[in-house]
Amino acid sequence: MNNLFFFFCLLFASLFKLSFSRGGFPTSINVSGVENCSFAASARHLFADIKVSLAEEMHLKRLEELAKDYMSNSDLENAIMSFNRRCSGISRVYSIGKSVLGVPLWVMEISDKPGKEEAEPAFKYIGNVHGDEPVGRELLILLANWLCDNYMKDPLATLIVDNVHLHILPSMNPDGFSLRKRGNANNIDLNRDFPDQFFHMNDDPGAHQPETKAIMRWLDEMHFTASASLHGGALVANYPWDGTEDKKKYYYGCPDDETFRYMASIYSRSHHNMSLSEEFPGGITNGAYWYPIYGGMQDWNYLHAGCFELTLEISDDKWPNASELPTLFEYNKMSMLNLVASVVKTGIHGRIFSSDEGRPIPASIAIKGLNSTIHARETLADYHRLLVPAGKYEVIATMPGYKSRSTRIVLGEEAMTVDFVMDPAITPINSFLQRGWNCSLPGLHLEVFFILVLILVSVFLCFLLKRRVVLNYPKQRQSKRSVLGV
Ligand SMILES: *[C@@H]1O[C@H](CO)[C@@H](O)[C@H](O)[C@H]1NC(C)=O
Ligand SMILES: *[C@@H]1O[C@H](CO)[C@@H](O)[C@H](O)[C@H]1NC(C)=O
Ligand SMILES: *[C@@H]1O[C@H](CO)[C@@H](O)[C@H](O)[C@H]1NC(C)=O
Ligand SMILES: *[C@@H]1O[C@H](CO)[C@@H](O)[C@H](O)[C@H]1NC(C)=O
Ligand SMILES: CC(=O)N[C@H]1CO[C@H](CO)[C@@H](O)[C@@H]1O
Ligand SMILES: [Zn+2]
Repeated sequence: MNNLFFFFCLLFASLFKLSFSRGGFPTSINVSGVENCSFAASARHLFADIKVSLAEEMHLKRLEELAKDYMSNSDLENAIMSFNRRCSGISRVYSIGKSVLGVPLWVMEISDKPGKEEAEPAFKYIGNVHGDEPVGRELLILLANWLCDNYMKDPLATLIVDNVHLHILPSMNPDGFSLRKRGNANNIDLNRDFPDQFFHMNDDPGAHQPETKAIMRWLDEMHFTASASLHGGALVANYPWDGTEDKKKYYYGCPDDETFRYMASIYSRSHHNMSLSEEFPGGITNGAYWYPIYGGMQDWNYLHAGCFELTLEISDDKWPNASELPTLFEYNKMSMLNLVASVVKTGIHGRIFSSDEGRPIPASIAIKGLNSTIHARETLADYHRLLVPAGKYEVIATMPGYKSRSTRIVLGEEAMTVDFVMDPAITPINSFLQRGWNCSLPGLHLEVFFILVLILVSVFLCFLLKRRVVLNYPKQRQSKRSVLGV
């Protein structure tokens, strides 16, 4: 009798664990944590090992049965490739690396000009971060195909394909999927493997898992404006910060808290019933308020790349019967589309040019009062700054070697274009010259003056030479758009 009860404790504990996906449970409930079923504690030594493996075995057996109707890793690869063949005009497929067991991490890029750099925002969706949360990878394949089928037919599909570069990584953790477990093949939870702003356990760049490294490289190569990763085990849109400095659980908003709440609400309000959640008001939650985690992908995206990332828990059941996947797609479809579209329908967008040569310059963009900075793309100098609609903002562009520029705007419900033209700052050489002639010259000895002139002449020659090189670059197209940078 006791043993039977103990067994149910185990089952309960493991189910409890299952229902949390972004992290483990906040306190330390784990399978050995069933000692809190205290009456069973004495039996523990005798039976625990047997019971644990029995419960796990049953659980795995059930998963195997459920997984039969999900795509295997090779099914997923086939789905990605056949999507690309079917929709070759608006897509390309590339790999960002390989999992521990050597499975390629395939990405589908969807855009009217896939693979080309354009002054447009890029968005990424990542599914299956946790191996045992497979709904996201299925929905992302459905999403890609829906976009393909509805391009030029549905206004939202057309808006996304024409104005966004959407990158979809259906599975970040194919090994975990095939092993039916949360971590990767090395048993590492990938959503704890990123560098953390408060704790330094993941600071060694060589020590990250291959899947994590691939994402980190990807973020340095691409210029993502926003993103989301898809999880299972709850129904809520989670936003930064995920962790607190003292490891305690409380609401800990990042500088762009309002914008994140706005984005998370776009997801939850477009969803079948996420916003009706009783546990999470409005269907959204601050990560640290729910339960703090460290080394997560979400905060790192925002901190490292200025990419506004959400963590989306899209179904309470991590392994729903596969026959429910089309319904789950319908529940999430408008949310997924509206979240991507938000990177063009809201916020401020523009390009930054230098006043002397009209070159694009990759300046930084900040909003007065918000302690966060995003960077324009290196090559085209376009930037895309998400902001809550209907507000007044002061936008500041800064770039070393240029005078910073700021402009006040009134943002309505729609997105706004704000281009900047920046003047070169007075260079050190100029100011040196000025100072030289104006004040210090009378006091100088002749030979010092002579050396000074020699240095100046050579610096000037160098400068001229560099200028020629710069001028020889093909002239980038000067903005034909309204130039607002005042
Ligand atoms: C499991 O929980 C117990 C306490 O209940 C703790 O001592 C142990 O370290 C935990 N194990 C893991 C792997 O978290
Ligand atoms: C999934 O549901 C179908 C009926 O909709 C049922 O026939 C099938 O056995 C279920 N699969 C599992 C693994 O429970
Ligand atoms: C949302 O709908 C699903 C399916 O109808 C249901 O199982 C779930 O409990 C609902 N959740 C909320 C928060 O209403
Ligand atoms: C702005 O954020 C940085 C970290 O990103 C922090 O070091 C700094 O203290 C913050 N400044 C203000 C004024 O809050
Ligand atoms: C791991 C866990 O939840 N431990 C709890 C067990 O129950 C006692 C009280 O009965 C708590 O104090 C522990 O935190
Ligand atoms: Zn998860």
